[in-house]
Amino acid sequence: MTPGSQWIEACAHPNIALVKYWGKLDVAANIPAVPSLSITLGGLQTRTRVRLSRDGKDHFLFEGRARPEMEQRVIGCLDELRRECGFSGAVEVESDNDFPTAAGLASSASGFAALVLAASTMMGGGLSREKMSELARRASGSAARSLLGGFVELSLHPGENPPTRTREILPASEWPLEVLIAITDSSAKSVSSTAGMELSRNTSPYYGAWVDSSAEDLRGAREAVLNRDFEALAEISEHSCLKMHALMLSTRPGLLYFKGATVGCLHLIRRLRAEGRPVFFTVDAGPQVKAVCLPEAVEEVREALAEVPGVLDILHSPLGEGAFLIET
Ligand code: 2P0
Repeated sequence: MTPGSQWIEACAHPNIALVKYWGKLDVAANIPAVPSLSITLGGLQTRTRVRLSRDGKDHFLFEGRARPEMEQRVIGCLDELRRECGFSGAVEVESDNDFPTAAGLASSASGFAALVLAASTMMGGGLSREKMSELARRASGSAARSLLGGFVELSLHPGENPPTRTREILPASEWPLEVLIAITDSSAKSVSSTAGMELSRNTSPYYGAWVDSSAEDLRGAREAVLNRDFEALAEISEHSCLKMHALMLSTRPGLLYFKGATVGCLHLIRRLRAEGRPVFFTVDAGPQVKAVCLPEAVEEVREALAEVPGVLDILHSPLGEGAFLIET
């Protein structure tokens, strides 16, 4: 391949966890302390292009601009890929999202999933999807899940190689849930997930209970998904979400990601479900609220969310597939 000759492009979707990841067993190797279960959001995407560098150095542009604050992590991921693929060239990377970055919409998940697929393809590594997922996990825990589609489980296998495994437990087409995302603030979050997790591990008196109760949540959520039991999935997902935020709030200093409108949406969604609408909430390390619905509830939930004071915009996404290459 001639340097600079040909772009290889991949697309990956963000995912949102229903059983949440928060906390690391091993910071250096980026191994999560808890398992997680997510859904991949087909309506939002990161597109990442790579090609051999023309000047022998790695370059990274995000949405057309150099981002020094992201560059080290990207180059770290490229270094891992070079080692794995036996490749020694430098790489140019250009990445774009079609949704707000760093506001609790899991942009590092789709970003690193797309990067790993595009760059490993360019490097000719012939890596399995499992291996790609493992490499993405080392860059960002949630990214391992965006290599796959539908309902995805990340399980822990401490002491084994690899120490985590990711698998699609149900394809999107088998249970086509839909997600509404109420945007309550589109600015970047104040404490990054990586920093917040370490703070929680080191300071929250609830951290041990969070880790100890995670396997049970995963088991319950997996069973609910396999049985397409919406009520059971709603109960476990809201529990995992609120438990994670209790952990965050009990961190020192407390991690408070909710805005007033976030709380307004949670009350609304609880009321709608109590009245029989198939909808539940989840919230990540940011102020946006994700309302997970059966398709028949989407319009009514959207209209109700739009009435909550402080809701700025509402995104809508079906479930989607894992990362894929784009013909260029
Ligand atoms: C999740 N989050 O399970 C949870 C819920 C945020 C809240 O995974 O440090 O950006 O890169 O491994 O993947 C965000 O964590 O963290 C995340 P790193 P990542 O979706």
